[in-house]
Amino acid sequence: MASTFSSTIPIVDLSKPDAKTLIVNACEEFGFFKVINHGVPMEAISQLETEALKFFSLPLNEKEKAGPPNPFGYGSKRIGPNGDVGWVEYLLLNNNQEHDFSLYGKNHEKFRCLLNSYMSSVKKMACDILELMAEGLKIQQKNVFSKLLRDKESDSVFRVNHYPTCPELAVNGQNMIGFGEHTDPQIISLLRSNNTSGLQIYLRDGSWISVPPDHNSFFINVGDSLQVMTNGRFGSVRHRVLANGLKSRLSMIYFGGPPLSEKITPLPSLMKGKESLYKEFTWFEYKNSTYGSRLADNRLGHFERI
Ligand code: GA4
Repeated sequence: MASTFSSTIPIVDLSKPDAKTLIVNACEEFGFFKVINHGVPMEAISQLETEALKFFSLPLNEKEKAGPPNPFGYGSKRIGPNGDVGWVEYLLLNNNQEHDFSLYGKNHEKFRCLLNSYMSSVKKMACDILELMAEGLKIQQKNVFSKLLRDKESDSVFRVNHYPTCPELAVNGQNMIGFGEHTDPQIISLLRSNNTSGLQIYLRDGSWISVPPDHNSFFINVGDSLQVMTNGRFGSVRHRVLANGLKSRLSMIYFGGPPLSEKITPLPSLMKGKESLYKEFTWFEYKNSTYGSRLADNRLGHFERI
């Protein structure tokens, strides 16, 4: 059983001078935090949410014209290529190639426009957070992480998840998996959802806690690549989403990833004479191995030095 300890989840006010210290502490302890005063206008967010809900309310055969999601497009229930399933439908989008938006055909011009501007605001926030993180870690080169997302070859992904209500749950009150437990392979993920609960994170003490939803804030996850770049000082956070019997959930996540050719390796200034905990690999190699894994697998395990 998971408990709700809203007070446990660190909250970082991006407009305050202590943001960089709080970010580092949160990444060390949880690999997860909530961000307020993020600067993304609520108006843009709610307009996008309305368009996304319009898309998901289309008949299945219409939505399937934008699928299957290999790698980008509409998907329903199946997650990834290896047999994972969830109570979810989604759109997976490439963050860098606008032509991918042709997925939705001509009728979704407004959705496409709103997505484009939302993605650039969220990417900017991700870069700001990564720069604060570098400062908090006392790394001289402030853009050491953010430059990977700003690179025109950055392999970032955007995902819109819709978790329909699961009527059976309202009756029998059980848990049902919306999106199974996993860590995100990229550097950093920025999630924003409507006011429906469901997201849970796994704590180092072995318990799951429910993250109280907050549609005005963003939730930030440390990804596997950032774990490696900090030589394990930050840990990627295991998380999952439970389906809801009464309310549907809509979440939008930006996954900030490096260029495919980038070597993912600990930053020298964070090594302090220690050995790397990981074998050397490129993002291309890690991503390939990721797509050969099941959602819940410990993907970094293969790359650890024994
Ligand atoms: C988890 C994080 C992102 O949603 C994602 C997911 C990807 C997918 O849905 O296609 C994966 C999953 C995610 C990790 C393991 C593999 C690949 C599903 C799956 C079973 C887009 C990503 O980059 O990795």
